[in-house]
Amino acid sequence: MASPLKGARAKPGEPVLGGPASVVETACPLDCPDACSLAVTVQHGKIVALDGSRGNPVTEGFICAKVRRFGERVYGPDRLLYPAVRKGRKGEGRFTRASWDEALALIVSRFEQAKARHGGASILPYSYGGSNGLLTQDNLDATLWRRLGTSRLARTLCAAPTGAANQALYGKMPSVTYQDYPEAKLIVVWGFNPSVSGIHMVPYLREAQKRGATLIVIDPRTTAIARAADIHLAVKPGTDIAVALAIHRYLFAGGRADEGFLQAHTHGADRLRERAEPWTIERAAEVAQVDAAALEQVARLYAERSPALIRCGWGLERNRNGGNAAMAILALPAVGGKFGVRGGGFAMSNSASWNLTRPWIGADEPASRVVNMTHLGRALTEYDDPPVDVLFVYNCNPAATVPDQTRVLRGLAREDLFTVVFDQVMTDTAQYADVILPATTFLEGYDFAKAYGPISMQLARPVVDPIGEARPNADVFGELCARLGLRREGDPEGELDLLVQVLDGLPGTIGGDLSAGRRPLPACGAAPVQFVDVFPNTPDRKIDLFPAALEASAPMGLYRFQPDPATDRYPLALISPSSDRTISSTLGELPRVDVKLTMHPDDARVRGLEEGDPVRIFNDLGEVHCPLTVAASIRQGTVSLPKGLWRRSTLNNSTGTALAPDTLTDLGGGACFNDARVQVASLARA
Ligand SMILES: Nc1nc2c(c(=O)[nH]1)N[C@H]1C(S)=C(S)[C@@H](COP(=O)(O)OP(=O)(O)OC[C@H]3O[C@@H](n4cnc5c(=O)[nH]c(N)nc54)[C@H](O)[C@@H]3O)O[C@H]1N2
Ligand SMILES: Nc1nc2c(c(=O)[nH]1)N[C@H]1C(S)=C(S)[C@@H](COP(=O)(O)OP(=O)(O)OC[C@H]3O[C@@H](n4cnc5c(=O)[nH]c(N)nc54)[C@H](O)[C@@H]3O)O[C@H]1N2
Ligand SMILES: [Mo]
Repeated sequence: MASPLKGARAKPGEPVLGGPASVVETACPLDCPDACSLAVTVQHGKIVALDGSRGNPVTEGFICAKVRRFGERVYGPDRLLYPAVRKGRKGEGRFTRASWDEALALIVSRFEQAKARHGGASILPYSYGGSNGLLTQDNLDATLWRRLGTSRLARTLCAAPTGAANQALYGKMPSVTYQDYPEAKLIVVWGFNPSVSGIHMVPYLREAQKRGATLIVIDPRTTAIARAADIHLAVKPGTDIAVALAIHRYLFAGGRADEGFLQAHTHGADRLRERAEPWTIERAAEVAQVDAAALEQVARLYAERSPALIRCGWGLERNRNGGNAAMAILALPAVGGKFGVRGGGFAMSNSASWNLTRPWIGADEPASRVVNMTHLGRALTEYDDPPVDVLFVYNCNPAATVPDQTRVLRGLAREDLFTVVFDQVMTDTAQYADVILPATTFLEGYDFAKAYGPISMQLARPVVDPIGEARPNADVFGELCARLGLRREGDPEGELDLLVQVLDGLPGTIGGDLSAGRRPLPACGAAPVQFVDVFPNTPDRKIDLFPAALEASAPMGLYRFQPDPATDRYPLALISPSSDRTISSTLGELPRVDVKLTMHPDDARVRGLEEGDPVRIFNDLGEVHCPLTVAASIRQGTVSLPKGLWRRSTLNNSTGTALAPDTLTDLGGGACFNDARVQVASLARA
């Protein structure tokens, strides 16, 4: 079907096809820190334009180019319109239309069979970031899986190492929000790419610079924000721990540590100081391959300036040292004495600001097996106690987004595996399904859009009717509960009922405010000052700089550096950051132009490669074929492919995740996408 949005240049409220148009206010719940308020123009029951609204003052009426095109997904040729069951071989992508009743009956019978044969743990529910709202995950789905006693999923694809560090140090204390950035005199944007991953931060950074703030960016690539920075440290991927420990050492050894603050508000500073001791500026600069004088200047500026803010991103966590890097970075404001002033401290995910307890789940977690989602390939091909007999995928596209793609696909291709994929579009994962269920998008149902950069919560409401036979998650999981005899008195009946229960179950007056159309805030407020308005959510409200549990669980202990996994055969570090085309793999079905491997001119020259050459990127795990672009915006020794590619985006149906090992980060059991080490060669000469 041709997209009604293509070529449409309408501003919201401006009819494009003739006839009356109405504008519906809603909000974007996709996995992005910003959570924009939206104005969607609807005409003849169809979305004709999508733009920002002023409902959310932080997102200021402008939105990203991706969500502006979301209508192309809603009405696009990849949209799933009705349930279907497999008719070809596994992965062939041939399906026959089924009714909801047939599809759900089949799923229920396979759940019951698996449970009788190998127990509930042989069923693996698999979900992640596709839908970040309160109504689309962790409600009736959780109720169903808990009561059924399925395997539990450790959600580790993203934010597991930074989350573990933040939890251990600060109990996930809320952090500095965009509004307060202009108060800072020094801002370090560390492993974060706001021009793509959270665009509404950029004007606040500009305002801070206008008011005289110094901007430091730490990133292997010269991103747009790195170009605007006063100092850019183009570190080698995976070496942030060394850089951060060198700054700690500079503070401690130079008498610049805030001993009074450390005494009053922290534990374990001496142990941290010990571990930082070997990291002279020179040694860290050598390991990170940056200029020692520039690193020293960063340490000096951090010691001298206040308010000083560190924005810790996710780019630095996706490697073997990611957890300890996040620990060392997040510990800096404690040692430097940077808390207690507006604009000072750290900024990271604010997703824990609302103190949600999710009473609406209505079931306790069973003590069943935990499967780390990063190990999906292994789970499907190796686990036997019990094996995974049934896989139920929703809010996630693991064939495209999980490490070791080759093994994941081999697992999904198992003829004896029963796979359900519940999604909006025919994803790479859905191609491998036994049963496909069509899901609504956030423009066809309710949800709660919870920002995690700024602190805000908004209600997303239906803009158009569900497309085809698509149904919201709550309806489907509620019906599965009922069909399996797992419904309990008082359970919500479908989406609207769940909406009411969630509004009732939100802490304080948040639910009431939302239903009255007000903008609620959590107890910590919209822009809390750390150590004035908010304190660590640790038992004694102190910062634990050397948590014993993490020291015991990290492979080499806390604040230790694990060397680069490069070999002579695979010398290049492949990173796969966010692009401005997709949110993870969401919207990856739309045609795109940026699917190229970016390589530094020196690395291209020694390989005899030139701009536009088709190349093979390979290691022992897999191989990806795509065109090359040569640019000095990436550091030498590092290459980059966008994250979120669909298999069809490359020349050989294989994406960056095929080259990523399924090894786990030092803390938090997270995915090490950026530990992929590869070689690159011309495809023509292969
Ligand atoms: N447009 C868009 N926005 C998104 C997303 C998206 O896919 N597209 N995804 C959303 C999600 S799920 C997330 S988690 C966030 C991610 O948001 P970000 O924190 O921006 O995460 P990345 O894009 O992975 O990496 C950020 C930067 O880190 C750099 N980097 C890579 N390795 C290292 C390293 O070892 N050290 C340092 N210092 N830097 C490194 C990369 O070059 C990149 O510029 O964005 C969210 N917003
Ligand atoms: N190579 C590489 N890969 C990466 C990363 C990387 O750095 N490098 N980073 C990773 C990161 S940061 C993340 S967060 C993960 C994300 O990986 P995923 O969790 O797989 O997220 P998406 O790719 O966005 O896929 C989400 C799917 O959920 C579907 N969906 C959305 N809303 C709903 C709903 O309401 N109901 C149902 N049933 N389905 C819905 C969407 O259509 C989409 O297909 O990817 C990771 N993948
Ligand atoms: Mo993510």
